[in-house]
Amino acid sequence: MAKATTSREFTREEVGLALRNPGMPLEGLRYDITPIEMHYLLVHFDIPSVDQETYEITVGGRVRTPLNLSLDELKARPAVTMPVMMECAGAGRAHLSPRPVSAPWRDEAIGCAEWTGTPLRPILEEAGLLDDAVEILFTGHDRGIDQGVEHNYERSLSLEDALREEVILAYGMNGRPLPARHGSPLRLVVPEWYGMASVKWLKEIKAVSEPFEGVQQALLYQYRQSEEDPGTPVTRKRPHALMAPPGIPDFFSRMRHVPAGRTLVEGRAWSGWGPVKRVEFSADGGHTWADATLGEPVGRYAWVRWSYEWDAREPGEYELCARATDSTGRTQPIDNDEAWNQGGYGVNGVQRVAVMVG
Ligand SMILES: Nc1nc2c(c(=O)[nH]1)N[C@H]1C(S)=C(S)[C@@H](COP(=O)(O)O)O[C@H]1N2
Ligand SMILES: [Mo]
Repeated sequence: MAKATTSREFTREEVGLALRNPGMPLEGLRYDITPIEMHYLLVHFDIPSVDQETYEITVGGRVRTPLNLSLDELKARPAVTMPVMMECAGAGRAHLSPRPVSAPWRDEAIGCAEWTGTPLRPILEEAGLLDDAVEILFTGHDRGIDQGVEHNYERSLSLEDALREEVILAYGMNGRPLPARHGSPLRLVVPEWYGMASVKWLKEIKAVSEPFEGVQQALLYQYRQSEEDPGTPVTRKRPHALMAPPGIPDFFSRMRHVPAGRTLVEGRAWSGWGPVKRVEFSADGGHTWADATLGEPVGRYAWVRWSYEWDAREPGEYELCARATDSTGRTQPIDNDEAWNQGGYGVNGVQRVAVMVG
């Protein structure tokens, strides 16, 4: 498991991971659909180069009829296009103290792209799951070492989760072929879950008769309060609202500067547990809150726009905050450390944006 540090400084390795895995600049919160080049990226190992011409995905294991599907065969199947908001489970990790050492995300491990692909369920039905199949295992072409174990990136879903009709095998992003960094030629997209479930560069889909216990399933992506804690799996995205920082930034400190008077603050909010029902805004660091206005949802699995007309009359320094609550009543902790866990997963404390007025 990653070691935790209380130091403010990031290690060379953390900076290296951050450079390989850029986030979405928060000004991207102004778009319903995130442009491809703004969407965050998370690549654990190396980006594999997979030849589209000879590409085939195998569907095997505990099935009656194993299948081999080429990219053309996949594209000839019924196609769906849907906006899906994706967030890395490590979002918010760098806010924690002590900080688990891994990809040092603050708030920007997000994006909402329009994915095109074919539903997984009919493919599994065609292959015919045998009675003893309990999970579907998705294996990527990328290979590396983590937790001292060499493995391909791979994760499983329970049958119930894998058979959800909105789980798709995607070959398109924002109307373009899937870019190499996002999993070309084919990736899984699992709406509502944190990003780790959406396995990229798919090599194999396999029905298995035992729960999968690989590194990316059983060792990583578990909420654990201590080394001894057996953990509970990281699954759906916790509620989260973010604002596009208003005004203009100072280059180095990122302090925002806005003129006194009315400023429209806008952002997006999401939850993987149910639709966002409420977004609140605070201009005093979370002491007092007011309801923001919610826009029309971009799609069932996308994020929703919110806005608040902030009247900043008095010059001075402010701390702006936003907080989402979903239809299940789940909301965000006021302090990131309330969501502290060993791996730094699902850290959704309210965002804090320092603003200088006048
Ligand atoms: N094969 C493979 N799939 C993967 C990963 C990976 O490293 N290898 N990273 C996962 C994680 S942790 C996230 S958050 C998402 C990121 O998807 P994106 O880079 O398209 O935003 O992909 C997931 N799928
Ligand atoms: Mo992730």
